[in-house]
Amino acid sequence: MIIPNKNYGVNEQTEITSKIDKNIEDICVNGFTVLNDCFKESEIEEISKCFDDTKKQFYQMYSYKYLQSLDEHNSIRAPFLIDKTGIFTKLVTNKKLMKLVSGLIRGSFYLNQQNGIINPAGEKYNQGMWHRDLPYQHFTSSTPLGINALYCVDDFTLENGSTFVLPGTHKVTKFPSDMFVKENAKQIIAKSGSYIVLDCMIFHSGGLNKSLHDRRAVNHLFTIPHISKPIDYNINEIPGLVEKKYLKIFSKSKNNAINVKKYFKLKRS
Ligand SMILES: O=C(O)CCC(=O)C(=O)O
Repeated sequence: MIIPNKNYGVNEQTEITSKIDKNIEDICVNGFTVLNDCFKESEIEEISKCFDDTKKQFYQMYSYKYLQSLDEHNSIRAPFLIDKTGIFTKLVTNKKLMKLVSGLIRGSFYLNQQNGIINPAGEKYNQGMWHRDLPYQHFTSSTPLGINALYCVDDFTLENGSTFVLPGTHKVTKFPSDMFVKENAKQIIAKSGSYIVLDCMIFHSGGLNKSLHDRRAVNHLFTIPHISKPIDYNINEIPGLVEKKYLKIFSKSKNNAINVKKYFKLKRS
């Protein structure tokens, strides 16, 4: 394939001056990108171990049977509220990721959710269906309402059911036709230690894991403060250490005054 390298009638062009700019353009146009090399090898191993430890604790807290009855047995809800090592908070505040998200959402954003995701070997799971991460919403926006960052605990491969996307659907209100899905679905491959980053309105789905091992991930949803979080935790409940400069990522309280007096006080701060 020879790609044309000349154009005419073009007065404006997107300029790229850094690697992150390329990721930003990918998300704006296609709705997805892969952010590579975000952690050292030793950290990747530590995260993998911490994922399993936290999963164990989660099953002890709620019981596998109970979680199964809710179809919640392949998720770890809000693992950063369980893990005491601070590893899950580090996944939220990774420097490269923060640079990317703040390049996409101008103004304030916060962590709306963090979920551990298990795509079980040879089995169906709750993320193996097309969806948006703001589900049931059929409108679009000129700039992102939210950004998803799916941290790959394991390598994401064709065999283990790595994530499928429908490119460009973050800009279209309706779920596309079956024909479009068939012709345009793209499966993303990524190494462990990277993040698959999506505009939260792109339609995506986990694939069928045909390997012999579960495929593990940690999904983050960062949104503008106007979108409420499903688990309204208090920032003091985070057991792991959060660097002071990142505290505001975990809290959107600045927007929620409990009365007018407080509202004026917050406005001043
Ligand atoms: O497991 C995957 O590949 C997709 C996860 C997903 O769709 C989600 O967490 O919203």
